[in-house]
Amino acid sequence: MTTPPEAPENKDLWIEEHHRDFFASRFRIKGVLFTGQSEFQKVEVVETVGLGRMLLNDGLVMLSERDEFVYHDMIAHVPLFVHPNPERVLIIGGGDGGTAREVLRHPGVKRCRMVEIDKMVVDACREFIPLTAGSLDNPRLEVTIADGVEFVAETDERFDVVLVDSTDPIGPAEPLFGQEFYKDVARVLTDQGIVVSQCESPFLEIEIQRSMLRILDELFTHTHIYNFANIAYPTGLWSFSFASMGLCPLKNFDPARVRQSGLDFEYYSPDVHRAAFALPEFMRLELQDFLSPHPDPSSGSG
Ligand code: AG3
Repeated sequence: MTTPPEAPENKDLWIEEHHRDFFASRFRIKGVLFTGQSEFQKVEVVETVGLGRMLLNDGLVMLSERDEFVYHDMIAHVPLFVHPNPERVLIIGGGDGGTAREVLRHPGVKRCRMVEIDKMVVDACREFIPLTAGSLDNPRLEVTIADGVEFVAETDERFDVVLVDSTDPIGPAEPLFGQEFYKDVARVLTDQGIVVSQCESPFLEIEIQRSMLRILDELFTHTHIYNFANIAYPTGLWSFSFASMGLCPLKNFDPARVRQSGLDFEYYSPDVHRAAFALPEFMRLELQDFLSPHPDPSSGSG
Protein backbone atom coordinates (compact mmCIF):
# COMPACT_ATOMS: atom_id res chain seq x y z
CA MET A 1 0.00 0.00 0.00
CA THR A 2 1.30 3.44 -0.84
CA THR A 3 -0.16 6.62 0.62
CA PRO A 4 0.95 10.03 -0.57
CA PRO A 5 3.06 11.43 2.28
CA GLU A 6 1.30 14.79 2.34
CA ALA A 7 -2.30 13.51 2.15
CA PRO A 8 -4.46 16.00 4.10
CA GLU A 9 -6.14 13.27 6.17
CA ASN A 10 -2.72 12.41 7.58
CA LYS A 11 -2.12 15.74 9.32
CA ASP A 12 -1.98 14.23 12.79
CA LEU A 13 -0.84 10.69 12.25
CA TRP A 14 1.48 8.99 14.72
CA ILE A 15 3.03 5.54 15.02
CA GLU A 16 3.99 3.90 18.28
CA GLU A 17 6.50 1.23 19.15
CA HIS A 18 5.48 -0.61 22.29
CA HIS A 19 8.02 -2.22 24.54
CA ARG A 20 6.74 -4.79 27.00
CA ASP A 21 3.51 -3.48 28.53
CA PHE A 22 4.72 -0.24 30.04
CA PHE A 23 6.80 1.74 27.56
CA ALA A 24 6.17 3.24 24.13
CA SER A 25 7.98 5.55 21.73
CA ARG A 26 5.83 7.71 19.49
CA PHE A 27 6.72 9.32 16.17
CA ARG A 28 4.64 11.71 14.11
CA ILE A 29 4.41 10.61 10.49
CA LYS A 30 3.34 12.17 7.23
CA GLY A 31 2.29 8.87 5.73
CA VAL A 32 3.02 5.26 4.96
CA LEU A 33 5.26 4.55 1.96
CA PHE A 34 5.27 0.77 2.10
CA THR A 35 3.66 -1.97 4.07
CA GLY A 36 3.90 -5.68 3.43
CA GLN A 37 3.63 -8.97 5.25
CA SER A 38 6.51 -11.32 4.48
CA GLU A 39 6.88 -14.93 5.50
CA PHE A 40 8.70 -13.66 8.61
CA GLN A 41 7.31 -10.32 9.69
CA LYS A 42 5.40 -7.18 8.85
CA VAL A 43 7.66 -4.73 7.03
CA GLU A 44 6.82 -1.01 6.91
CA VAL A 45 8.47 2.15 5.66
CA VAL A 46 6.94 5.42 6.85
CA GLU A 47 7.76 9.06 6.20
CA THR A 48 8.12 10.73 9.60
CA VAL A 49 7.84 14.43 10.30
CA GLY A 50 11.13 14.85 12.17
CA LEU A 51 13.33 11.83 11.48
CA GLY A 52 13.12 11.21 7.73
CA ARG A 53 12.05 7.80 6.55
CA MET A 54 11.76 5.01 9.05
CA LEU A 55 11.85 1.22 8.67
CA LEU A 56 9.84 -0.95 11.08
CA ASN A 57 9.74 -4.73 11.36
CA ASP A 58 6.72 -6.05 13.24
CA GLY A 59 6.18 -2.55 14.63
CA LEU A 60 9.74 -2.24 16.00
CA VAL A 61 11.84 0.65 14.72
CA MET A 62 14.84 -0.65 12.80
CA LEU A 63 16.17 2.70 11.64
CA SER A 64 15.38 6.30 10.89
CA GLU A 65 17.24 8.25 8.25
CA ARG A 66 17.95 10.95 10.82
CA ASP A 67 19.98 8.81 13.26
CA GLU A 68 20.93 5.55 11.50
CA PHE A 69 24.53 6.80 11.32
CA VAL A 70 24.93 6.21 15.05
CA TYR A 71 24.09 2.50 15.02
CA HIS A 72 25.89 1.81 11.76
CA ASP A 73 29.06 3.64 12.81
CA MET A 74 29.17 1.78 16.09
CA ILE A 75 28.44 -1.73 14.84
CA ALA A 76 31.06 -1.48 12.10
CA HIS A 77 33.94 0.79 13.06
CA VAL A 78 34.51 -0.41 16.63
CA PRO A 79 35.49 -3.97 15.60
CA LEU A 80 37.05 -2.95 12.28
CA PHE A 81 39.48 -0.63 14.05
CA VAL A 82 40.33 -3.26 16.70
CA HIS A 83 41.05 -6.13 14.31
CA PRO A 84 44.56 -5.63 12.87
CA ASN A 85 43.65 -6.61 9.32
CA PRO A 86 39.97 -7.26 8.67
CA GLU A 87 39.63 -8.58 5.12
CA ARG A 88 36.52 -10.74 5.25
CA VAL A 89 33.40 -9.58 7.03
CA LEU A 90 30.08 -11.39 7.51
CA ILE A 91 26.89 -9.50 8.29
CA ILE A 92 23.97 -11.52 9.63
CA GLY A 93 20.75 -9.59 8.99
CA GLY A 94 21.40 -5.97 8.06
CA GLY A 95 18.99 -6.04 5.11
CA ASP A 96 18.69 -2.25 5.04
CA GLY A 97 22.34 -2.05 3.89
CA GLY A 98 23.53 0.50 6.50
CA THR A 99 26.01 -1.83 8.17
CA ALA A 100 27.43 -2.95 4.81
CA ARG A 101 27.79 0.69 3.77
CA GLU A 102 30.06 1.43 6.75
CA VAL A 103 32.03 -1.85 6.47
CA LEU A 104 32.76 -1.19 2.81
CA ARG A 105 34.27 2.22 3.59
CA HIS A 106 37.29 0.28 4.90
CA PRO A 107 39.44 -0.28 1.82
CA GLY A 108 41.17 -3.27 3.47
CA VAL A 109 37.90 -5.21 3.50
CA LYS A 110 38.16 -7.36 0.40
CA ARG A 111 34.89 -9.18 0.70
CA CYS A 112 31.74 -8.62 2.71
CA ARG A 113 28.95 -11.19 2.82
CA MET A 114 25.50 -10.25 4.04
CA VAL A 115 23.02 -12.98 4.90
CA GLU A 116 19.54 -11.54 5.38
CA ILE A 117 16.54 -13.79 5.98
CA ASP A 118 13.87 -11.45 4.62
CA LYS A 119 13.97 -10.38 0.97
CA MET A 120 11.10 -7.98 1.60
CA VAL A 121 13.33 -5.87 3.89
CA VAL A 122 16.01 -5.64 1.20
CA ASP A 123 13.52 -4.81 -1.55
CA ALA A 124 11.65 -2.22 0.53
CA CYS A 125 14.91 -0.48 1.49
CA ARG A 126 16.19 -0.56 -2.09
CA GLU A 127 13.05 1.24 -3.16
CA PHE A 128 12.48 3.64 -0.27
CA ILE A 129 15.70 4.03 1.77
CA PRO A 130 18.59 4.48 -0.69
CA LEU A 131 20.56 6.23 2.08
CA THR A 132 21.37 2.80 3.50
CA ALA A 133 20.46 0.47 0.63
CA GLY A 134 22.75 2.29 -1.79
CA SER A 135 25.58 0.06 -0.57
CA LEU A 136 23.85 -3.12 -1.69
CA ASP A 137 25.20 -2.88 -5.24
CA ASN A 138 28.83 -2.53 -4.14
CA PRO A 139 30.89 -5.15 -6.04
CA ARG A 140 32.72 -6.15 -2.83
CA LEU A 141 29.39 -7.12 -1.23
CA GLU A 142 27.66 -10.45 -1.75
CA VAL A 143 24.05 -10.47 -0.59
CA THR A 144 22.42 -13.81 0.15
CA ILE A 145 18.78 -14.18 1.13
CA ALA A 146 18.92 -17.03 3.63
CA ASP A 147 18.63 -17.91 7.30
CA GLY A 148 21.81 -16.66 9.02
CA VAL A 149 21.62 -19.43 11.61
CA GLU A 150 21.70 -22.09 8.91
CA PHE A 151 24.37 -20.19 7.00
CA VAL A 152 26.88 -20.17 9.87
CA ALA A 153 26.06 -23.80 10.69
CA GLU A 154 26.87 -24.91 7.15
CA THR A 155 29.47 -22.59 5.63
CA ASP A 156 33.11 -23.51 5.09
CA GLU A 157 34.08 -19.85 4.75
CA ARG A 158 36.00 -18.05 7.48
CA PHE A 159 35.58 -14.42 8.54
CA ASP A 160 37.69 -11.92 10.45
CA VAL A 161 34.68 -10.01 11.73
CA VAL A 162 31.05 -11.13 12.12
CA LEU A 163 28.40 -8.45 12.69
CA VAL A 164 24.99 -9.57 13.91
CA ASP A 165 22.66 -6.77 12.82
CA SER A 166 19.39 -8.20 14.05
CA THR A 167 16.03 -7.17 15.36
CA ASP A 168 14.88 -7.99 18.91
CA PRO A 169 14.95 -11.64 20.03
CA ILE A 170 11.39 -12.39 19.01
CA GLY A 171 10.31 -14.10 15.79
CA PRO A 172 13.01 -14.73 13.18
CA ALA A 173 15.83 -13.19 15.26
CA GLU A 174 15.34 -15.29 18.40
CA PRO A 175 18.01 -17.91 17.56
CA LEU A 176 20.50 -15.06 16.98
CA PHE A 177 20.62 -14.65 20.76
CA GLY A 178 21.21 -18.36 21.44
CA GLN A 179 24.18 -20.57 22.28
CA GLU A 180 23.97 -22.84 19.23
CA PHE A 181 24.31 -19.87 16.90
CA TYR A 182 27.36 -18.48 18.73
CA LYS A 183 29.09 -21.88 18.72
CA ASP A 184 28.85 -21.73 14.94
CA VAL A 185 29.95 -18.09 14.86
CA ALA A 186 33.04 -19.04 16.91
CA ARG A 187 33.76 -21.79 14.36
CA VAL A 188 33.55 -19.49 11.32
CA LEU A 189 35.81 -16.82 12.85
CA THR A 190 39.51 -16.67 12.04
CA ASP A 191 42.06 -16.85 14.88
CA GLN A 192 41.73 -13.26 16.02
CA GLY A 193 38.14 -12.93 14.89
CA ILE A 194 35.62 -10.58 16.47
CA VAL A 195 31.85 -10.86 16.70
CA VAL A 196 29.76 -7.78 17.48
CA SER A 197 26.01 -8.17 18.02
CA GLN A 198 23.00 -5.92 18.51
CA CYS A 199 22.40 -6.30 22.24
CA GLU A 200 19.27 -4.38 23.24
CA SER A 201 18.73 -1.62 25.79
CA PRO A 202 20.31 -1.86 29.23
CA PHE A 203 17.37 0.03 30.75
CA LEU A 204 14.74 -2.36 29.43
CA GLU A 205 16.49 -5.64 28.68
CA ILE A 206 19.43 -6.17 31.03
CA GLU A 207 18.36 -9.83 31.34
CA ILE A 208 18.83 -10.35 27.61
CA GLN A 209 22.23 -8.67 27.90
CA ARG A 210 23.16 -11.00 30.76
CA SER A 211 22.11 -14.06 28.84
CA MET A 212 24.00 -12.94 25.74
CA LEU A 213 27.21 -12.21 27.67
CA ARG A 214 26.96 -15.53 29.55
CA ILE A 215 26.81 -17.36 26.22
CA LEU A 216 29.71 -15.36 24.75
CA ASP A 217 31.82 -15.70 27.89
CA GLU A 218 31.69 -19.49 27.60
CA LEU A 219 32.93 -19.42 24.02
CA PHE A 220 35.37 -16.49 23.78
CA THR A 221 38.36 -15.20 25.76
CA HIS A 222 37.30 -11.54 25.58
CA THR A 223 33.71 -10.51 26.26
CA HIS A 224 32.58 -6.89 26.46
CA ILE A 225 29.55 -4.70 25.97
CA TYR A 226 29.50 -1.11 24.73
CA ASN A 227 26.86 1.59 24.49
CA PHE A 228 25.65 4.28 22.17
CA ALA A 229 22.87 6.85 22.35
CA ASN A 230 20.35 7.38 19.57
CA ILE A 231 16.86 8.74 18.98
CA ALA A 232 14.92 5.93 17.40
CA TYR A 233 15.23 2.96 19.78
CA PRO A 234 13.25 2.68 23.03
CA THR A 235 14.93 4.70 25.85
CA GLY A 236 17.68 5.91 23.49
CA LEU A 237 20.45 3.99 25.26
CA TRP A 238 21.44 0.86 23.39
CA SER A 239 24.26 -1.68 23.37
CA PHE A 240 26.41 -3.96 21.26
CA SER A 241 28.18 -7.02 22.61
CA PHE A 242 31.82 -7.55 21.58
CA ALA A 243 33.50 -10.95 21.76
CA SER A 244 36.82 -12.15 20.47
CA MET A 245 39.45 -14.83 20.74
CA GLY A 246 42.39 -12.71 21.79
CA LEU A 247 41.60 -9.11 20.92
CA CYS A 248 40.76 -6.55 23.59
CA PRO A 249 38.69 -3.63 22.25
CA LEU A 250 40.76 -1.11 24.24
CA LYS A 251 44.24 -2.62 24.49
CA ASN A 252 44.27 -3.57 20.81
CA PHE A 253 42.83 -0.26 19.69
CA ASP A 254 45.24 2.24 18.17
CA PRO A 255 43.62 5.65 17.66
CA ALA A 256 46.33 6.54 15.14
CA ARG A 257 44.80 3.99 12.77
CA VAL A 258 41.53 5.93 12.77
CA ARG A 259 43.32 9.13 11.85
CA GLN A 260 45.46 7.39 9.22
CA SER A 261 42.38 5.85 7.61
CA GLY A 262 41.31 9.29 6.41
CA LEU A 263 37.68 8.30 7.03
CA ASP A 264 35.37 10.82 8.64
CA PHE A 265 32.39 9.98 10.80
CA GLU A 266 29.29 11.59 12.21
CA TYR A 267 29.32 9.67 15.52
CA TYR A 268 32.40 7.46 15.81
CA SER A 269 35.79 8.81 16.92
CA PRO A 270 38.70 7.40 18.94
CA ASP A 271 37.30 9.09 22.08
CA VAL A 272 33.82 7.71 21.43
CA HIS A 273 35.34 4.27 20.83
CA ARG A 274 37.02 4.24 24.24
CA ALA A 275 34.20 5.94 26.10
CA ALA A 276 31.59 3.51 24.76
CA PHE A 277 33.10 0.73 26.90
CA ALA A 278 32.73 2.74 30.13
CA LEU A 279 29.65 1.19 31.69
CA PRO A 280 27.16 2.82 34.02
CA GLU A 281 27.39 1.17 37.43
CA PHE A 282 24.05 -0.62 37.16
CA MET A 283 25.28 -2.35 34.00
CA ARG A 284 28.68 -3.20 35.45
CA LEU A 285 27.15 -4.69 38.58
CA GLU A 286 24.56 -6.69 36.68
CA LEU A 287 26.91 -7.97 33.97
CA GLN A 288 30.34 -8.18 35.64
CA ASP A 289 30.27 -11.99 36.05
CA PHE A 290 30.58 -12.33 32.30
CA LEU A 291 32.75 -9.35 31.36
CA SER A 292 36.49 -9.46 30.75
CA PRO A 293 38.53 -6.94 32.70
CA HIS A 294 39.63 -3.78 30.92
CA PRO A 295 43.36 -3.06 30.73
CA ASP A 296 44.94 -0.77 33.28
CA PRO A 297 44.89 2.62 31.47
CA SER A 298 48.37 3.47 32.75
CA SER A 299 49.93 0.42 31.08
CA GLY A 300 47.85 0.24 27.88
CA SER A 301 49.12 1.02 24.41
CA GLY A 302 46.14 3.16 23.44
N1 AG3 B 1 18.56 -3.44 14.12
C1 AG3 B 1 17.54 -3.24 15.10
C2 AG3 B 1 18.00 -2.88 16.46
C3 AG3 B 1 16.97 -3.17 17.51
C4 AG3 B 1 15.85 -2.22 17.53
N2 AG3 B 1 14.89 -2.62 18.51
C5 AG3 B 1 13.74 -1.98 18.75
N3 AG3 B 1 13.43 -0.91 18.07
N4 AG3 B 1 12.96 -2.43 19.67
C6 AG3 B 1 18.84 -2.31 13.37
C7 AG3 B 1 18.88 -2.49 11.94
C8 AG3 B 1 19.74 -1.43 11.36
N5 AG3 B 1 20.59 -1.94 10.38
